[in-house]
Amino acid sequence: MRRVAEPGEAITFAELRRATRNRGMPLEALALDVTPVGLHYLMIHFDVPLLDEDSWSLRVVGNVESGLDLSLADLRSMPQTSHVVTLECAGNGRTLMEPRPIGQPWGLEGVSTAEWTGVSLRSVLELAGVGADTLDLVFRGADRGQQLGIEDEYRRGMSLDDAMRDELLLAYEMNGRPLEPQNGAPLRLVAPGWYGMAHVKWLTEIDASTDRFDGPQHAAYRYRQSEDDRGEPVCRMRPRALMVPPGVPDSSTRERLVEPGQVLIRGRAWSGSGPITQVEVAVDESTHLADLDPAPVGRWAWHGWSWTWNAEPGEFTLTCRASDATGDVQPIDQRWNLLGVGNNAVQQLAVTVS
Ligand SMILES: Nc1nc2c(c(=O)[nH]1)N[C@H]1C(S)=C(S)[C@@H](COP(=O)(O)O)O[C@H]1N2
Ligand SMILES: [Mo]
Repeated sequence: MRRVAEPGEAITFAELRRATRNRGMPLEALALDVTPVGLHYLMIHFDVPLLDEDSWSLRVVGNVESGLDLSLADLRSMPQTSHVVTLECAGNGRTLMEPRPIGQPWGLEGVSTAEWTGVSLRSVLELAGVGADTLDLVFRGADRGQQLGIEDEYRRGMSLDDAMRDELLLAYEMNGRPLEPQNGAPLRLVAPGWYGMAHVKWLTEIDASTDRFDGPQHAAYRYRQSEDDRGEPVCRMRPRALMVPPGVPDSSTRERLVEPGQVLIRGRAWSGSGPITQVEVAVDESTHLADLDPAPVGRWAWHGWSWTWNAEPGEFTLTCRASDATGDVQPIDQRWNLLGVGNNAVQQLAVTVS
């Protein structure tokens, strides 16, 4: 089931098979406000269900006044809203943890930003008349498989309070076009501020439950120190800044080669809990405040930043570090956990200036 790699143990074939199905966003795409669909990272636990949108519908069931069965046309006839949202996989940064938790072996590429369009989740919940004594809304995807020894569809619960927030969206479009199969066609949940696992793709059902929901997709997302530790649930994205790797790469090692002189270091920063207030860039031990771009393209979108480095020949480590409005600051060192989630330790990038 879940295992931590032995010291020095390489990526396994099982991890490699996951890594070649899922994909990261090349970090040079941090230069863009909105990630093109073809560059958006992907994280798919089971198989992509290829749904026929003409026979598909969304059922709203459980603790409701009137059950709903909505076609895509029904949803499209309701008032439309859009949000630009930065989505990050909770496992982003997993392979940088030491010891390395086995799982989808992300470096730092499990993040992207898209413009999602659809209907507000609240409007659908109100249409169904969801009971006030509902504890969790359970979102069901069409994809099915085994996780942590249990076979089920991909299901996630979210509290009624969290689900009723303004920004929650049932999205049928991404960057102005119908969703593609890999991103959840024909409909997915978008939960701005939350790590990726909450944004249920291939949605078929919303079940209003008077109980708390727990399942393998909750067990897989907890901050646990050991097998005996139940840990806290993973919810909102921790603050993080990432930089566009400067200069050019060596094609086999991906190490960065930079020419001496003025080098523009830029990137993006985000947090699921509050706006970004500060980004620091460090060259080895010397730290500088980056300039934040004017406002980000939306409250839930990453915030651009930049800093100009006067680079002299030598070997250096560049780091960047974000703070958010709640006062949360990225840690310099990892906060290790068994499942390798929420690793927002600062990015470190080795560059050679010559
Ligand atoms: N039904 C379903 N929804 C899902 C998943 C999945 O495997 N099945 N993966 C989740 C995870 S872990 C992440 S990080 C995001 C990734 O969304 P993307 O592939 O569109 O970037 O989708 C989430 N929603
Ligand atoms: Mo994820």
